[in-house]
Amino acid sequence: MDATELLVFIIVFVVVVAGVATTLVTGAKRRAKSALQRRPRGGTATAEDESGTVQEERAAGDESASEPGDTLTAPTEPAPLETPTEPRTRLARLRARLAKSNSGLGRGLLALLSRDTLDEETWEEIEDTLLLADVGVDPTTELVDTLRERVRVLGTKEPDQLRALLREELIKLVDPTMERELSVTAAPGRPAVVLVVGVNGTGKTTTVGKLARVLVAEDKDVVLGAADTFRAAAADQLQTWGERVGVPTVRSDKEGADPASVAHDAVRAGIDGESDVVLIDTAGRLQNKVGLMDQLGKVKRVAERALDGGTIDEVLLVLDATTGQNGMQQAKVFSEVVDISGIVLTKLDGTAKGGIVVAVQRALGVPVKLIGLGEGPDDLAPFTAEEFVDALLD
Ligand SMILES: Nc1nc2c(ncn2[C@@H]2O[C@H](COP(=O)(O)OP(=O)(O)OP(=O)(O)O)[C@@H](O)[C@H]2O)c(=O)[nH]1
Ligand SMILES: [Mg+2]
Repeated sequence: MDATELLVFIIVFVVVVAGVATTLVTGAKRRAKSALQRRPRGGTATAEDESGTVQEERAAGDESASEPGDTLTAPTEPAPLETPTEPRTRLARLRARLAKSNSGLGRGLLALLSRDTLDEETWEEIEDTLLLADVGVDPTTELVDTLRERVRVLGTKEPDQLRALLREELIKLVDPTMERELSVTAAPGRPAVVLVVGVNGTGKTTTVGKLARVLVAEDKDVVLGAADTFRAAAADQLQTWGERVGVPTVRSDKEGADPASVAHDAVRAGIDGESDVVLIDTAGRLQNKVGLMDQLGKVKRVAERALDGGTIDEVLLVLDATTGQNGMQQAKVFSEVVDISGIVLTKLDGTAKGGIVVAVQRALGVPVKLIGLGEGPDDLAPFTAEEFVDALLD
């Protein structure tokens, strides 16, 4: 081999080696990127196990100590994500549903007010109609007194005028001045945190799932926290809701794990992943008030520790509208345990007792912010006094 041949050989060798090296590096980068993409939105430092589940373990001191095994579970299936219904379509449909189950109240009142003679018996019937719809004794008495006075002064049987009068008084009763907007706007460096509480079976998990969809539709990054650790199935139920709209769920795989630590981890995951909102589902299956007080109080305290002096933005009490006075008693117990900032009234589709809106707001001094109108994923609506009353009078 002369010098020229040697030079050509060296050049060819260098080119081949460089080519192989480039191919290897590109492949490794692609693999790393695809592993990253499998992480959830808002996911934090993670280690992947064999099943492809993304896991995270944290340790923290004191009450907020995380239990090993708390998991940030990303949507595992790459199933196509659902797109929640556009708000206007959804709300029009829900308004119709509310009117269907509750218009008996409004129309009944209107028919009674339009009678030729408004005698004592008719006023009693008006009173009974309101009480049967769960409006509650005090609000009913107030409304009947006001109506008596105003109908007398108005001195007309004109249906449109009576309807306008009734509408005005019902809206006043529901109180249009209450602040019903959900606090779901992230502050710098931290997400908004919403804690959802209530007796078992009222619709907490369903509400968290529906709310996540609404927030995703508003382009918010959401993390769910499965702080109902009584049954593994509870976390599965929540995670399924999350997966449908591509939202990760922080959960523990251990049944009976400390719910406060899961709540804390969910908030942490929300902070680390720069999410907008963390929604925390809790258990309702608690035997007595002391146990409830201990557990919910701790969940709230420990979750707030992750916020460095910040507080939880919303504590939503979920109440089943079909449970009437019984539900009201439960609501009072919960409000003594945690500071409720808003009420979600579920199952209004299945009852004509919409008057419970008035009763529960009076009893707790807290506004109804959302209403559940069915089991479907888009069956959650914001509550406003005017729309509610219009649905009653439809
Ligand atoms: N018709 C109707 N059903 C609802 C509504 N909200 C929830 N549900 C149903 O109520 C049942 C209980 O709902 P969940 O969300 O599991 O209730 P939960 O409060 O989480 O119950 P626990 O986890 O056992 O405490 C389910 O069958 C829901 O589909 C609603 O607005 N309307
Ligand atoms: Mg639940």
